[in-house]
Amino acid sequence: MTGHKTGGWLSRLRTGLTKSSQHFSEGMTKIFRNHRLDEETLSDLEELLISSDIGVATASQLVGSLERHRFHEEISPEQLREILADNIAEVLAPVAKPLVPGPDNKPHVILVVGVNGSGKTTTIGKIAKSFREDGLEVMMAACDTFRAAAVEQLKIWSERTGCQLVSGKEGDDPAGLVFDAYKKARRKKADILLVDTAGRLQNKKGLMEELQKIVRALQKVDAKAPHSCLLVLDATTGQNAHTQVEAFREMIPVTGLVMTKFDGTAKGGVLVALADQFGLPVHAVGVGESADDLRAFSAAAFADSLMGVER
Ligand SMILES: Nc1nc2c(ncn2[C@@H]2O[C@H](COP(=O)(O)OP(=O)(O)OP(=O)(O)O)[C@@H](O)[C@H]2O)c(=O)[nH]1
Ligand SMILES: [Mg+2]
Repeated sequence: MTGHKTGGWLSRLRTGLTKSSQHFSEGMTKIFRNHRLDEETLSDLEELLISSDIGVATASQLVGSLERHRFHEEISPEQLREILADNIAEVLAPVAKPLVPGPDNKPHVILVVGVNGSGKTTTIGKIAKSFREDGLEVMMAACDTFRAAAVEQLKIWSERTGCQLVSGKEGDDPAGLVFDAYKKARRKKADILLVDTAGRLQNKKGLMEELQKIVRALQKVDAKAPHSCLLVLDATTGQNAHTQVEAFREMIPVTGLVMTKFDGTAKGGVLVALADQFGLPVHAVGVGESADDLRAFSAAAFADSLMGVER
């Protein structure tokens, strides 16, 4: 995925993360009564970072670094936000990896999973648009066979983006459907096959096992498939994202994350905690409901937006 029209998107990311960045800037102004990084200030700062869903381990790491390098320095809240943004960008840099289809996989199969309403189908539409702009042939498989409306929603995205859709009837076996779709995508020499799945709560055993069946069906065609397995997370759910990552990873080989709904969440920090805890690639973040609202993830841009730093 490439990053077209980055300028407009960056300002949307910044605006989207306003609730998160305001939480920091207001909090820091309160903490920095004497503009000095003393023990009390650092401890208040650690609490502020934790309350922003950045996670206990990451918060303590960020504050520890300030303590080592800046203790007792006089510092303005603005400078502090810049330093923190730099440190957060360092945490995020190793996971900021665009979703690139492997040259040997034709098609490159991308399985998209996540809990109900996290943004899977919309993300597929957005990813499809981006790949189409790169000149790739994209097919979609509607493996959410629970609801007829789910197929309809994906159909709209397939028409909007000029992709062929493989779908079945409500109640069809998603594993059988994905197998047929993969065969067809091979015959048609598609570059990408995007597989939409039904939303499932991470604690529903039967539904989670169904995902494993879908993976096995794909592996009957190519043992290395799915070549990417994206877990879509809703940024507004905050800490619950950790449980979701753990539960999905236990069942299937998740290869990367996409986080949606950064427009208007005060819990944007959770992405930093996830990056630090799991080290899974973060391919893209969503900042709205339209096709252009997904972009390749940039560590520095995200960290600056989260801290409300403009430079
Ligand atoms: N604001 C905002 N809304 C989003 C974003 N991504 C998706 N949505 C909206 O979230 C809602 C759910 O998105 P879907 O793509 O249907 O989610 P899903 O994971 O496919 O849902 P199920 O198939 O029901 O599990 C829709 O109203 C989307 O328009 C985003 O980045 N920002
Ligand atoms: Mg869906």
